[in-house]
Amino acid sequence: MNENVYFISDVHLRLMESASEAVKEKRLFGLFDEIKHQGASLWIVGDLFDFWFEYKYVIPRRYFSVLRKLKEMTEAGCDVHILGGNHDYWLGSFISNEIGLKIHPSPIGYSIGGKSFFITHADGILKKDRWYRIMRWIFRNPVTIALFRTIHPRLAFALASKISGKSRHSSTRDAETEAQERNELITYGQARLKESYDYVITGHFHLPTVHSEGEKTIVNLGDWMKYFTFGHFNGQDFRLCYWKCEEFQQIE
Ligand SMILES: [Mn+2]
Repeated sequence: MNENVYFISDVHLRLMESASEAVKEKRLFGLFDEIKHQGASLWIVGDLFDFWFEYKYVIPRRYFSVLRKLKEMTEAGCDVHILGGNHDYWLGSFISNEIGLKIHPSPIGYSIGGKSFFITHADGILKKDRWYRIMRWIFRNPVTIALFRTIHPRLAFALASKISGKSRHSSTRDAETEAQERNELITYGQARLKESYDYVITGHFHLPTVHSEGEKTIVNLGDWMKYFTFGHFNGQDFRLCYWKCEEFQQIE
């Protein structure tokens, strides 16, 4: 098994083009090229897309270049895993059959190099997320999905952009809220560590975090909107790094 593994989350590739999206893509593709070059594995821990929905005959054209890049990676033999986040839960057979990604709709336990990883997008874990958990159940219900599919893509994507804009993680959180969310995240991680996992890898919070307890570690991967962070496990150690130009730099 490949023990050279990279983790990213919350890239939030938007449906509309912009200068900042072009910079984000350039950086992301730099990391993807490096992973391909190393023949490493990649875990995308949710919210790669700001919104993804695929139909029998239609996919969102804006994502062509990232899909092509991912296809290059899988064709080169890289193992690429993807978890659905709260923005792109509806990953389907186009992503698995045409692009070759391994889709995980739910949190998953996975063993890498003799260490056990619990990998989750981690949406809906906060106390204040009660309303969100109800909405999530509705949005992921097969009946809702079947109904949504009957809407013309032009209208469906306009609707989704609106909802997605509203649910976007606020970048205006104050330091106190951030600290509280980080604490809740660590409490959640500690419960998973007790289930005998060595690493808990999370996304969603956009709060780069490495919290070690003895040999065990709780991680939040940060994001690709503000931090451009990624996790790297080399078979023995885990590091959270940020992608700056072509260099790897450690932030913890
Ligand atoms: Mn999320």
